Amino acid sequence: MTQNSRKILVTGALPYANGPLHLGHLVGYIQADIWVRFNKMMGHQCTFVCGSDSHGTPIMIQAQKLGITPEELVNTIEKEHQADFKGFYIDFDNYYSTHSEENRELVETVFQRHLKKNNIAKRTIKQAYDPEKNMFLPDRFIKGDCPKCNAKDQYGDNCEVCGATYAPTELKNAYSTLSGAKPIEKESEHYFFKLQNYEKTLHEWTRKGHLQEEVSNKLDEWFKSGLQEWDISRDAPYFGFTIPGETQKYFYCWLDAPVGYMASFKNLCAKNKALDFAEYWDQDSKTELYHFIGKDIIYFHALFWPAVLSGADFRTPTAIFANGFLTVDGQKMSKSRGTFIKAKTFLDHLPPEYLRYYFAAKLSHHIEDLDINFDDFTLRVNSDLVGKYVNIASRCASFINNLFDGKLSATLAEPKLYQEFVDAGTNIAEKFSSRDYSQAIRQIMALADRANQYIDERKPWTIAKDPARLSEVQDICSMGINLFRALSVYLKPVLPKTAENIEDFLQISPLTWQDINTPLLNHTIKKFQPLSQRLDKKEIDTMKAAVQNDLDITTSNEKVEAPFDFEPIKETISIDDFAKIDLRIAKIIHAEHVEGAEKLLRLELDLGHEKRLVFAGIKSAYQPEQLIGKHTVMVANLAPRKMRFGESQGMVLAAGPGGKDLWILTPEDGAKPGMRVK
Ligand code: B3M
Ligand code: ZN
Repeated sequence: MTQNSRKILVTGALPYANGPLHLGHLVGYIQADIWVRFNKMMGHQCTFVCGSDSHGTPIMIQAQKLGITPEELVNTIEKEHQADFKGFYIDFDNYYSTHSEENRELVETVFQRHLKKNNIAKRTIKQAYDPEKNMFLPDRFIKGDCPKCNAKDQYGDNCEVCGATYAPTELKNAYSTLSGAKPIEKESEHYFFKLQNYEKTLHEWTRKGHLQEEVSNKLDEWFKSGLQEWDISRDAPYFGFTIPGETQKYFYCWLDAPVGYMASFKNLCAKNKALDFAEYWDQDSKTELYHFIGKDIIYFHALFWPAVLSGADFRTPTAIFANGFLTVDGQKMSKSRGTFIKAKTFLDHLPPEYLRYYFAAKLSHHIEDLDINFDDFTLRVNSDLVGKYVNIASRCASFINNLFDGKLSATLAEPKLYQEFVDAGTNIAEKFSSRDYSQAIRQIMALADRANQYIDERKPWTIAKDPARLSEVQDICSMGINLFRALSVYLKPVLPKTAENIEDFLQISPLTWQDINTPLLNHTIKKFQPLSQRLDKKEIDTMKAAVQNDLDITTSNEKVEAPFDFEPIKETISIDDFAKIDLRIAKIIHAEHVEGAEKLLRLELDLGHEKRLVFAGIKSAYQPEQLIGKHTVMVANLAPRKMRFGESQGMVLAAGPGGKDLWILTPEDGAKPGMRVK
């Protein structure tokens, strides 16, 4: 460590452990990883932590849907996330989970400290409740018709058609996306964090350089409308930490999520004795703390989080760095347009560093959205990385390898030119430091142009023809290799894997920022291996085709959509109970619509020795004529039930999530009406 080395803790937003990472997520992680790598190269003690955001209703529901425990779901998804991060060379010093003992302890500490300060209120509120699933419904689990434009199937908080925002209670024909039931209102006691107690502190804090300017401006709007108490509890069933003293109430996942940053770091401290938790998190900490996040979670990080921390006597963040959203070919990422690109799909087809480079070439310290246009992407990596940067090495290395046994000259041919490259480093470092990567890249590529120009002017391939001038060739190419090495230092935060290959090729120890000050002289290098390949449009097309096949994606934003999706397995029955159910093969001899019934078809069934009339709720999946002549399975001893349209004498079995996706059970050939189903 150098004398003025700083102690820096960096966090990446904790991804929800219920769905795959996509390119949109990667913007923030790649941005943070570049920053961390840069700071490490500068000799700072920089620690980068992340982990799974493991709690909350969507994770619980998703696990139920899959018939596994939330812990199992989190573990599986976490492994996928970690593989994706590794694939893109996003190198966390620790990856942990909000569902951890460290986090439980820390959240409880935070909560107790706020209780003591009278920052927690308790009151009863009314909320939407699913009477079939027996649970309170988060807004996103309620759908209905938009109160403004009547668009069907809109979420409980905003309309994707007209953009209106509203309360879920305003939706017309509202239904729970979990059961299809109409939500009712139910009372429950909740815990609230009195954010307004921190109004003054926060207002000052948000203007002290901790936030990007556009964020501070946005926050001003929120201050104007007044800070509201924040509901930090959720009722059972929930996947999270129970609130101390309660059995049926949990901390809202957004309370324990950012605390997860601390937990991940604490977990790392236990493994790495050089790190001290208190040194980084005590109120008077001299260390720096930075959170890289997406712009959609600014509210949680720039308002709640500093208030939660300072009230609990912990330090507040040095800065919060928010990034914008990613569009693909100018469009919002969407499954139906085939622009929803999973991290894994990209990795399967394209070099990860190309994405890192492309993002770097476009990122600034602002929150602007970023577009990935694949023509531009191809052009950019081919022209910059292959055509300019790597080209320098491939032009020079073959001469050094073939004519001089890999040996570089003992002196620099053009010390002044080399010094220009060294001097540019100050500015490039500043740009990396301020997260203006696009400007850093522009300057680095200008240097690459300069290096190529030098080689063009000196024409080693011509001089090499004259045996008397061979040492000149060695000098020119050694100069070229040194310029290439300087560029490799500057690009290392962005292209860590390429840097590793270059370190191997040059036979040097891992490059640090200081290394540019000492050129590589009188040194033997290995045989040159191609470092980057030209990208072919075909590879992009193959990836895009693969994206079309990725239709089974659930992301944190898409939750569970189909009504009647999952019902928990009910209490067990004995084999005797089961034996009471008389399942029979029935032949559908007639089927017709029922006037006035939305979901029902009237089926006439042949049970061999008798006929039955059954009303079956399968109209969304079948036209009557599709059913006539089919065999199916029915519960033959179900007591007849009076329905609005007549008596139903049994029940037909069907399976599927509902809607169009519902299938009557159709026994294989050999089924005869009246046979028992075993
Ligand atoms: N899991 C939202 C997201 O994945 C949330 C971030 C938590 S950061 C403490 O973007
Ligand atoms: Zn609308």
